[in-house]
Amino acid sequence: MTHTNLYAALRASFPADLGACAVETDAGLCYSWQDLEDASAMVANLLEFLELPPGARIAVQVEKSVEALILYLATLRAGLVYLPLNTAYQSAEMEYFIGDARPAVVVCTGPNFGWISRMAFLAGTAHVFTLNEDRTGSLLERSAQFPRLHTVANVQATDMAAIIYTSGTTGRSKGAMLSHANLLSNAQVLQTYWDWRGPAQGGDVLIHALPIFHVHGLFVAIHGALINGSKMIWCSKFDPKVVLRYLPVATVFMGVPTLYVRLLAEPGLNRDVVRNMRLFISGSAPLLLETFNDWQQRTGHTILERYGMSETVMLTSNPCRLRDGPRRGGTVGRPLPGVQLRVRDDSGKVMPIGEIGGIQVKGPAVFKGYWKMPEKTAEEFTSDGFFKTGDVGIVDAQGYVTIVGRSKDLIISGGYNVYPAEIEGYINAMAGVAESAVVGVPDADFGEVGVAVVIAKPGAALRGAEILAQLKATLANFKIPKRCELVSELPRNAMGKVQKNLLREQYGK
Ligand code: MCA
Ligand code: AMP
Repeated sequence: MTHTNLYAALRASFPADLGACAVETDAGLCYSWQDLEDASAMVANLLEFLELPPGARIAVQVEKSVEALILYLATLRAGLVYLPLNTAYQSAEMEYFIGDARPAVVVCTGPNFGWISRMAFLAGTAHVFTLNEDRTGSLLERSAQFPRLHTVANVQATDMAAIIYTSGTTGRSKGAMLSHANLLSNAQVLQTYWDWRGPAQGGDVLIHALPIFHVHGLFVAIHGALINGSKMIWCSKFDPKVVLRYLPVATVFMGVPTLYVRLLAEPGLNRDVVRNMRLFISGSAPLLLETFNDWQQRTGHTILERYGMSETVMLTSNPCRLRDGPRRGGTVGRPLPGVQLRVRDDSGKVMPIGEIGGIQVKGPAVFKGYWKMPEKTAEEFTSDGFFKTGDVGIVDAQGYVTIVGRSKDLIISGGYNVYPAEIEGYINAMAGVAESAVVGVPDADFGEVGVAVVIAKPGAALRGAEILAQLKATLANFKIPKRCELVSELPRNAMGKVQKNLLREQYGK
């Protein structure tokens, strides 16, 4: 039987023994499959009781908890649209997302209720609930009054299941609209391609140590485990020592490269602790060959690197099974089954094997478009329906893709995307600033970090530390450049455009 509602498809894969542990937390709690089913039914019943219009958005900014996972599942099963928001976002960022998405429901932490509810009610939100990481808050209090039985909402496969905001190169964040079919098709492809082992084959156990407000932790990791009936070990935050403690009882781990770098710094990482592991997966940012090699040497495991985007979910992957080919460090593998990937130059000409160009993709997981931005959506697709990723790469004769750069001005720091245009906009608005440029430079821990290069207005006495402090008071912490340099001029090309490559060279040393 096919299920168009993603929750129904995940639920159909729960193991026969619903009393078994589905999620074990690092605080020692165990949630059974029945708990996930019952608790998500109660929250779904609450959401349905609110009689929200079709397509209503449920915006969520809460700490990582199993209850937050349950809220996600409840939103799916009620046929509503989940809108996760990074916990680092501060008020200016939240105001934008709430104003743009106009959610019918906002769920936030208790300590943030005052300012978020004020902002949400002003934007027309009808309901604001709280959810705290210690299993308290009005969402759970209210849903406790609802039954544990719920019929999964009928949805069309193309109905929206989630909106994931990804920052725009010009500063304004864009909401990528993902449908039930987008998410389900990707989960199904990865289940086969990564050879997930169901309970009948010994059962995979996933260590979930990523945040759950982005594609990696929310979709790739959670859907991967649930659609396979596999247990998750749930780490509230990434702590390499906690991950080491769980490695001997796990089989699958997913991380951004920074997680691998930090695990390698642990003396306790050796072949013995990973003796039961089957698969280490890396993505969201480039994995350095050095990390790939060090990991192989220390653990005997070859990391599988894959590549994706919020707009497309997963696109390419190195092979999991030996018969599908080797895992090649420095590459992101081959297009997943069902994905068409091509490399084109600026004039639209398809590049021959081994030549560099912009990566364009088509496939069942490619999004419907950007929320309320039809022109922007149209710009990002070619006339024959390929999505322009903004990544620049090469495909080799065996079909392996290597990402060599980006045509979009983007910094990826510790797996989070930071758009220089947004940071520059805030710096340029500060008193005494004439102009600024933000660039990414290599960093051993985060892969890449931001450096702000600023020109002061004549006579203004600016200090780099003060500029950074002002930014920190306004923006999410991961967006704050790690350095701020004051200069008298910026390098420019003949067209007057700032040459960021020269700044990257200069400040990356
Ligand atoms: C924290 N800081 C950061 C970052 N994280 N700065 C730059 N980049 C970051 N990613 C700041 C903190 O605010 C702090 O600043 C200082 O750096 C040191 O923080 P630290 O304690 O080391 O950070 P942490 O709390 O340990 O977090 C690091 C982290 C985290 C665990 C690597 O950033 C993380 O979970 N990253 C994963 C992101 C992710 O899941 N991305 C997937 C996107 P101060 O001391 O001044 O406050 S999905 C995606 O990209 C696509 C689709 C895909 O392909 O998957
Ligand atoms: P996001 O919009 O947050 O989903 O980030 C998507 C971007 O992350 C892609 O366009 C790539 O630039 C980058 N990315 C994801 N996975 C990888 C990878 N394995 N190697 C290099 N870049 C990656």
